[in-house]
Amino acid sequence: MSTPNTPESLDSERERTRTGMSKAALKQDFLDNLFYIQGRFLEVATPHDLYMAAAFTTRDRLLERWVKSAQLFKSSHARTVCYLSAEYLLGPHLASNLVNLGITENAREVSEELKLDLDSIIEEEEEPGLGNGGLGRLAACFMESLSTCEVPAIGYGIRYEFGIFDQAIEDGWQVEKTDNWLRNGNPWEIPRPKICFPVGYGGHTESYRDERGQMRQRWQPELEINGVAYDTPILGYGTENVNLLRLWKAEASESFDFQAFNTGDYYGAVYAKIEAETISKVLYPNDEPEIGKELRLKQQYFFVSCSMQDMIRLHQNTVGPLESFADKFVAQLNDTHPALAVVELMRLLLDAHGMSWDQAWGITHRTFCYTNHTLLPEALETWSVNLFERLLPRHLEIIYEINRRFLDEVRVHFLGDEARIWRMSLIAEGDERRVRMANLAVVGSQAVNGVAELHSKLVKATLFKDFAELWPGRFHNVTNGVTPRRFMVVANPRLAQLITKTCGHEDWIRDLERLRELEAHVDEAGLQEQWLTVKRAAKQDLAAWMKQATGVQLDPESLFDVQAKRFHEYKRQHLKVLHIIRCYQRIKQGLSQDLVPRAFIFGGKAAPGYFMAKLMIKLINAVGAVINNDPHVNGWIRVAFMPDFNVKNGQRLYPAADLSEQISLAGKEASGTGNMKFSMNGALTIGTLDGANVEIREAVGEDNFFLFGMTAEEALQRQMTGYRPWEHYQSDAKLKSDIDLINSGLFSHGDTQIFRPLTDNLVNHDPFMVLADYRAYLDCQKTVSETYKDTQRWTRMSILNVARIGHFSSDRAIRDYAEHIWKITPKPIEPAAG
Ligand code: CRA
Repeated sequence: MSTPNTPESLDSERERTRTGMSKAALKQDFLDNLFYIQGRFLEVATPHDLYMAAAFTTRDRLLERWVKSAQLFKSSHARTVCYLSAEYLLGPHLASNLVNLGITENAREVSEELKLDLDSIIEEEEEPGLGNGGLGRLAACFMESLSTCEVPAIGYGIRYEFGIFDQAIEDGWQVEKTDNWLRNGNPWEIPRPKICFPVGYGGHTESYRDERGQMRQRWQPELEINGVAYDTPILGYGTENVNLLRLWKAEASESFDFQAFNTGDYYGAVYAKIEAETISKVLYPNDEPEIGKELRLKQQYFFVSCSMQDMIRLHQNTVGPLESFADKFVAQLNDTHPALAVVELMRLLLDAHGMSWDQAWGITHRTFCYTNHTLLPEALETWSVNLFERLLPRHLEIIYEINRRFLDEVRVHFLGDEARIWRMSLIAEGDERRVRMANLAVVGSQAVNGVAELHSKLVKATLFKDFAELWPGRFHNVTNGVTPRRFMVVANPRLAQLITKTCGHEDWIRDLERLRELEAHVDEAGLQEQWLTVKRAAKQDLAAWMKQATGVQLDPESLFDVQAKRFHEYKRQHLKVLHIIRCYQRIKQGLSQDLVPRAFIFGGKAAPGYFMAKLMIKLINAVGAVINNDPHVNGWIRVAFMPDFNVKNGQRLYPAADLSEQISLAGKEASGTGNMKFSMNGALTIGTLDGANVEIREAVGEDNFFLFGMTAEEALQRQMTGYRPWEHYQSDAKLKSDIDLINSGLFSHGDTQIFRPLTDNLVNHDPFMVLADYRAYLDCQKTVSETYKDTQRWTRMSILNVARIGHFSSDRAIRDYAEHIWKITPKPIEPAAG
């Protein structure tokens, strides 16, 4: 029966074209988007035009679900998680959205029909790198899992115009290139010019009498800028739920412009605009705080102020009275970067909504939860009181008042313990008084958590010991997780297919514990063989990419030994280098019998101002240049440095790794998440008892994990009793000869000085105890090599790693938060009828 050609039927036809999942609908919408948005037809379309059309076609399908989610959440007054994070390291959207919509295969077939290659269209996407590393990527995994777990959520953050720099390697050194990710437009975001909030800076506070005759304080900022919302839909896997990622862009407010124009100050007006827009211009490329950087504090305040104003607006538009604000919202502070939100919510409730202190504090304190991500003292944020006073005078007053009331509570609880009051105060006294953001976050939150069991234990025992004694029930652990959609299905489709085939279903993708069903097949020769084939294919892909990107030829038959993460001394990339040099020396001495051929692969960025981390990168490349050009050793070892390690490049790396290096000094890595990504892709881990390694080892079984090194406790003990690295250097001839080889100039064209800062530091200070763990590490690497020689055994271990890694899905982490921290229940969106 043919459909009558009425306006209604045309409308529904169009709707199907824009939302349908059939190949016909996808194809039509793709061609329409190419024509109507890009103004192109197929024959002349550039790869970028094709990518944009594919992205819009995918986005069309997200929007319908998004609107439905928003409607349901609004009408049902659903409790909502607001995730506050200064970073979201999202990675490319297209492939992940196709998987979550379940249309990858259809998209591939449509591409083929149009004589296009889906993989190259996907390659075109420039990823939004709005984060530095683990913390930002965690936020992105959590957003995806919040949708998958059907928890209503809004992610709030900053729409940086320049994300994390692109890394190039020139003459072995890291060179930073600006990341102009918005250059060609961003098809995933929707600007909301009407969702716009004023944000003040500077000025002064004043007292006044309100209409009831009560004395109140208010802030008269000197400068006001606007924050404009840019929304990105975040789809879950196999669900209709779409959550919202709302990032704020800073713009000059019109009133400011007018003022300057009216006084004839054209330059001043334009300058003001530039100055305002600077606030969301660039991500600070450091995973530690930038001490005293005024712009950074401005950024933090900018995004939390917009977010708090937005939450209040949403609440008033739906539920109504602010008394129930903390029932409607729970706000998660992703580290201390958004901790000012506590103070901003207080200010809004007190000054803009006329609440009493007790009422405002009751709401604020019930709204917030705080996740701590590091114990490193240099990463704990503090801001000078002077800077605060100048930039946020009203907030400083509120902090003082929070502190006054809090310290009264401490005094009553710990009678006469002045030292404790000193330590717990929100203000650090000293030559320069400073606001302690971590203490503010703990005091302002109803729940505090660390990101792995060991880390959470150390948080309670060291960093927040005083607080844990005061409020023991406030402290929790939620071990991190990563999304298996991106890091298995998107990154490693061959493995995903093999798992699906072996288990006989795809349910493991949303219930990762079901990977356990692989265990029943672990001894089947057929599975083992296919497992190896999948791994080999991934290694071949990576080898081809590496060859093209760096010129280094890797042998896919060799063991791919990978360390990929930010460069930091505590992560001990230099320990890995010492191992490489040891292998090199052994082969040169004709002692290669206990080795296996290995490709040593590194990836990672260093903070631009972190001299030692940059020197480690140079050292790796220098050692690599000598080894890769020495025909003597070429059948045995190669060294490759993957430039620009980011989400996209990570996805190339994880599937190809045989061995995952997780070798930080125990007690220093809060969790790590790369460790989980490698393991999910069948790499075996060599690691210390640090961060989530501890739990990964428990999960996969100690026989399937290469453990070495001191425990956190032992490391601390040795530090306290006086650690003398030079004794290791003097007494271990091999270690000495490895370090001496660096100093000999062999890797630096005879320059004996260039690596001295690094080697001298190791021998004389060694703050991360590389030398203390050197021997244990080498011994353990020997076991790795022996194990690798037994292919069947290795493959078995690899399968077991994947089978038992289910716990480290970010879905599990989100369910933990939902149940224990947020007290929130899922809100599924019903699929459309028909
Ligand atoms: N640098 C930790 O160091 C952890 C992530 C996410 C870090 C990692 O061990 O996996 O957070 N800490 O929880 C951090 O950013 C400010 O502290 C990280 O990414």
